[in-house]
Amino acid sequence: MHKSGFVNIIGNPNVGKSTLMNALVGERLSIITSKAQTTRHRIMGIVSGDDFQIVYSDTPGILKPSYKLQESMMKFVTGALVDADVILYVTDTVETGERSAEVVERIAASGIPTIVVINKIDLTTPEALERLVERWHAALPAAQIIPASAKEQFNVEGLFRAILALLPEGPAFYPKDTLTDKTLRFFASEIVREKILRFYDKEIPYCCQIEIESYKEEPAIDRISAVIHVARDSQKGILIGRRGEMLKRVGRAAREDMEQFLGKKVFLQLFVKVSEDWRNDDRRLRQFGYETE
Ligand SMILES: Nc1nc2c(ncn2[C@@H]2O[C@H](COP(=O)(O)OP(=O)(O)OP(=O)(O)O)[C@@H](O)[C@H]2O)c(=O)[nH]1
Ligand SMILES: [Mg+2]
Repeated sequence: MHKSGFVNIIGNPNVGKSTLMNALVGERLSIITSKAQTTRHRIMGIVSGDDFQIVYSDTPGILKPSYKLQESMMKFVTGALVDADVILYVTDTVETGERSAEVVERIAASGIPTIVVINKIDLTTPEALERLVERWHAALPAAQIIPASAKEQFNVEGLFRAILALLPEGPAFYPKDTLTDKTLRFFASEIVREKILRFYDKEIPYCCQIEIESYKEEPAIDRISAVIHVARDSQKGILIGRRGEMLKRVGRAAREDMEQFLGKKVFLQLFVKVSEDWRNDDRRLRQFGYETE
């Protein structure tokens, strides 16, 4: 018997969805930072064995959109609620329950087999965890509740077995050696964005979009040229920094990560461009790979 299915990872911002998918897939596919709204797309990570194929989807954290980019981010979440064979609803030991009520109701009504992953158990006590498990049992009686720590790799194997047990019978959707649906260009752009999330405060990370202008693969080196779009002129100066120091730092760190990810040398060029209010510009958003209406 061969099993296969879509296992979609959803939950509030910053609970560790991307860390969990990377742990389940065993690769650094999704970028991870301590800031909310790190993930902006639906990113697939595929795990195949002789008799199974699991297609995980990491998604952006659930939020109430206040600009068009966020509306599009939430489309990825809604889509993931519809086409899941198994839902992994990720919560953690820190967040409060109120924000999630609406989505939890939708999950309950969907009838889709669900696992509630209580992540970050390394940050809590057994007593507090027990109370959380009880609360989630009451909120989603049909779901399995699995405590884990994605960061410490605690119970990731147990979670994998629980997922496998819920997977329906079916053929593989992708060739067995496929790891993801995303391109090298996408990962290159995400690596740059991760550095921006790490090195800048406040609104800067949220007004940047990376566009890979050219990507040339040569035998010994990949030559990548990327444009960082910002929403306003004032943000450009902050991004570049005095004498270009800040941008150089981003470029250096991103190049090092890319070289590790690709296993070869990388030449990376970064440019900054003002694309006025791109986060509310349908044409721009489509150009950057977001769906709009
Ligand atoms: N202590 C602890 N921290 C964790 C764990 N899992 C993730 N984190 C941290 O939580 C933060 C957010 O992790 P992400 O994986 O980016 O969270 P996310 O849910 O994908 O966030 P968004 O994409 O912004 O919605 C990072 O600083 C992680 O290192 C865990 O098991 N324990
Ligand atoms: Mg994420």
